[in-house]
Amino acid sequence: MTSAAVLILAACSQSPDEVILTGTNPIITGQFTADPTARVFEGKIYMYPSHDIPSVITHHDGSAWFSMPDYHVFSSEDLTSWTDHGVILRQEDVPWGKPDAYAMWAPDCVQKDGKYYFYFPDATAAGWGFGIGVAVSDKPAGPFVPQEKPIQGVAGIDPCVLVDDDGKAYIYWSGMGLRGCRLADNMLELEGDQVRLDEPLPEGFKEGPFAFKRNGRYYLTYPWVRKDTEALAYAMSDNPLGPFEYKGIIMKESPTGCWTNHHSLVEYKGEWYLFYHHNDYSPHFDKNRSARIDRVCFNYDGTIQEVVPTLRGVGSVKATSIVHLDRYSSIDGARIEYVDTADYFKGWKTVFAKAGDNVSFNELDFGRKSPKDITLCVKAPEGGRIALTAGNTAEFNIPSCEEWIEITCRMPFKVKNMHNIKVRLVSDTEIEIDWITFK
Ligand code: FUB
Repeated sequence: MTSAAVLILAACSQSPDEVILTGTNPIITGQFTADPTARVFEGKIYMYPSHDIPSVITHHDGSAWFSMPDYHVFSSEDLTSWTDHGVILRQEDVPWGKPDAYAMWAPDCVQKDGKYYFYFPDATAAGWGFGIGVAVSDKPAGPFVPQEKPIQGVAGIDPCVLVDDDGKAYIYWSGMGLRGCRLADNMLELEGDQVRLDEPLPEGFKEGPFAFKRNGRYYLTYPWVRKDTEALAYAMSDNPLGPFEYKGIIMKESPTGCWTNHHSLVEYKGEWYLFYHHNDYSPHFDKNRSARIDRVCFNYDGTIQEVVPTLRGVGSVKATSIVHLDRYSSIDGARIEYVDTADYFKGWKTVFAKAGDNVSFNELDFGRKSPKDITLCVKAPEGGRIALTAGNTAEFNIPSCEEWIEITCRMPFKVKNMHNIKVRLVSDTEIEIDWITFK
């Protein structure tokens, strides 16, 4: 197929943009989003994740395996409302790729001289393992046109590209170790020798390098298997191609069993964020993952403070939206469970079982007008009583209900602007809350 034909195909096949509103973790609902690379283009955050689907591929040991047929791109101005711009590249569209390999693993996208270069791994049709391809666009959300061939001289996965302040670009990938190389000015070819970057680092590098520059120092961050699963670690250097010196851990291994973690760091509106993934919507199969965001802080010497994963995430949440208390900032006694274990995308509920159980949800934005009502989506077989604190505290009766119902109560006090709220069970009867909202 010619490049022009691919361009038309890609343009026609983009579905209308869909807006997803969360502000909490995971950030995208209704589909899996793994390996999130975040970039700032045109004043917005663009997230280029890979796209897990329920497994259609088996590994050589017969187990269900990563199945990744295409890429979507998402953008946001506030890290709460995400626009899904649809599919930007499919496995069938890659001229050199195996069209049914479901091997479109972790990508990256950078901008240079007004063009957007999307770097992605794929299994080669020629059968020599993974190659890394480039698809080019005039816009961050595509349409992207893949090159006829993968980057020559690269065998591996998980490309990351750093465009330095002087315009020179470097590519990093995982293939027989962690490798780096200068990219030619056309962004499509290697220039110069490949360098092994993992050799001075503690053993256990596997995949997923992400490089960036801050205050003149180069950071090489990577998933690190120091024990059984992936933590996120980092090293620093004064040069883009090292040598890099190991500095520490950015995020510990997941305690709940997602083997992989894959990440990127980005500065947006003066704050730094870590994008990473976890199998939130797929508790029994860790190859269906979802993107998350948490804040990152640097020390004065440029070292990175460890990030503790949160469910609250980083987005500003409006009190008038559907507020999921199960994405809490802190919890005491209450339990979080899936609403429907037959459909994990329905999300979670908070279960308050005994008097005193409570959850807090930080930075809920009530805006300038105090709400008149609170609506709760609840299930409470014996009924009960809860207390809401948002500046003031008030108690509400919950009627007995075996199934989910929405109840609306008058707000007995005024509340405006940003508040940390707390919901506490007053009665000793079990109450489940799916969500609350204020009107
Ligand atoms: O998503 C497939 C692979 O899993 C990625 O390429 C790795 O970094 C790991 O997240």
